Amino acid sequence: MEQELLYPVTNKCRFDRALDGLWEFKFDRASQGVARHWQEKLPEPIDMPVPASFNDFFTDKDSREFTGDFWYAKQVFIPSSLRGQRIGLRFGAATHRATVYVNGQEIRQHEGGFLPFLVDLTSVVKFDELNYVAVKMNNELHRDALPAGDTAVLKNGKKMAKPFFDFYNYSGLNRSVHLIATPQNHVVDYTATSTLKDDVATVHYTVTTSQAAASVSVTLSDEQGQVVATGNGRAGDLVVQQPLLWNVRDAHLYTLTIKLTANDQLIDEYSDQIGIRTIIIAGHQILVNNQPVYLKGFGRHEDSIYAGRAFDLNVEKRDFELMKWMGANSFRTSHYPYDEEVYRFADREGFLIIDEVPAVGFKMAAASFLGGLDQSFFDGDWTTELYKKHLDQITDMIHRDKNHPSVLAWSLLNEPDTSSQSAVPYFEKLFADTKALDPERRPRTFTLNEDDTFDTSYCKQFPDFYLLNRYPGWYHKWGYEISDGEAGLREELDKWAASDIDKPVVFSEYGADTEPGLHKLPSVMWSEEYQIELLQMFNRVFDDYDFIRGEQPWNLADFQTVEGNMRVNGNKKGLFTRDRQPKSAAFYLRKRWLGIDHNFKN
Ligand code: BDP
Repeated sequence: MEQELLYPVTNKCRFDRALDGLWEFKFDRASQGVARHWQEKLPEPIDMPVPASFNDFFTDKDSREFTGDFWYAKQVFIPSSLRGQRIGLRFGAATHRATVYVNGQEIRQHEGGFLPFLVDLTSVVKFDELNYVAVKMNNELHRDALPAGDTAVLKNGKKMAKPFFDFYNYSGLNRSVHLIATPQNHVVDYTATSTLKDDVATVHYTVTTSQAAASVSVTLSDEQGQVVATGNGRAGDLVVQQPLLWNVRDAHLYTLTIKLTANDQLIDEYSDQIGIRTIIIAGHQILVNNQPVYLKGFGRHEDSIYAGRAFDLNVEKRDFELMKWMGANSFRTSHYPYDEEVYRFADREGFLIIDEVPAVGFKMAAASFLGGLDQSFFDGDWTTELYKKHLDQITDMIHRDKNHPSVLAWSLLNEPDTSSQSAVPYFEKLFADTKALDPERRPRTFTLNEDDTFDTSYCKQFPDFYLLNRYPGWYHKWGYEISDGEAGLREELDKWAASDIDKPVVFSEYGADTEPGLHKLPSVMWSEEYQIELLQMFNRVFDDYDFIRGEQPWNLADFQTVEGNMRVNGNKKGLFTRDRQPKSAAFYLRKRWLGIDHNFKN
């Protein structure tokens, strides 16, 4: 669990500099780097951009597919003006494991490729000099790690990642590394949650600090910079008369400024933007500010050409423009927490996020689809170790993202195997242990795979609302049989409707692989026409069931996958191509979504 995950800022008390650019890079094929003192100097390194996944830069397959240990290093100048401060390196994401050395000394290790961690260098820094930062990384997949998979050793001795999921195992320093400095006595974290009554909002805040000896004061300002409420102490209530609420696709933000003082001296300051809004699940409705919302949006991936899973502000900007053009109001961070900039975009644009942890591949059918075993995933002896990492990453995700008004819900897993009784103890513990992590107690959920239906899932009691991933028309009952697919879907939904379960259902995945430019009348699978017909089929069904409260087709854009006989250079279920141009279905769906009044479907 990470203690400090505040987004880095520069102000009069704090320093922040992204170390983007070229780093040194080297594969450690024999895992001999440490024994050969690579932490002190990488021998004959090559250049590697950061942030980026290393894979797609290479022109040879051994490098692109490399699985094992590899190193990044950079000389970092640390000015003496930072002396006396707590100096840190904040890694946005290191996929999947990292050991960080500074000036030859090991400082810390971290596991989990999609969340930030802080490395405290204060004791080893050389001021006004170049400091050698070396990171030994590892991108192997294992059943007791997230995301789940195996690492095979081929007969030629080379390792190969065998994911229990389809997205490509893009690896490296996928997000920026920041050099940060904070006062020794500093703001460690804060929380802000809101309640609304009539025309008055109360923002309940808490602040934690690294040392007890300091006074805390907070101010809340509106978008014009006017202070609307102030508070004193490490916890309190800020009362806002006639607040401008954060609403779906109509975002209004307030700035919360926290000041730490001792003997009337300012010792630290931290500002962040928050939104005032409430989220409630009431029966089968999702309510934001007590108004029902119908989710229109996408499952997504952080994926683009050249840099793989790197966070790229340009791609993100384009994705938001595409989502707005479509009339969308939400997305799921399938299948891992995204870069923090994504949430900041969503806060400003009024998008709702279902925030997902990388608990994907918890299903042996996914492994057997790729040549693995056929057994229930939760029968495996790896689940004890896996659980610890799973809980750790949920804890960090909620810790990192809790103050974003855009975060609607937490998705604790994608498509786990819940059709066997052996899943139940794992889920009982997971839902109990994560209950109090979010100060706002937002809904928790997970996606139910095709095999985990109303009839077969043993874990229907756990989610606050349901996310269904369903693929009739593609993985079964495809092509001319799609009418049977529709009938099957309706049969299952009739069972949900007839049950005493009264919770919202959101379709979080459905779709058809579609080759852009392939036209066929009448349609065949893979044609642009078939993708439209499949979406039309699902939409017909959605409109007949009142408890369906959202649709997020798979996927916003085509993305890279493992190679295999199910994929033609990637997953092509995007409404947009990988270079973010529309397929015909995007125009169809846009029309439907723009016709759904604001946020709710009548
Ligand atoms: C679902 C997975 C998703 C895949 C999708 C597909 O959740 O990650 O990309 O299937 O096969 O099962 O397109």
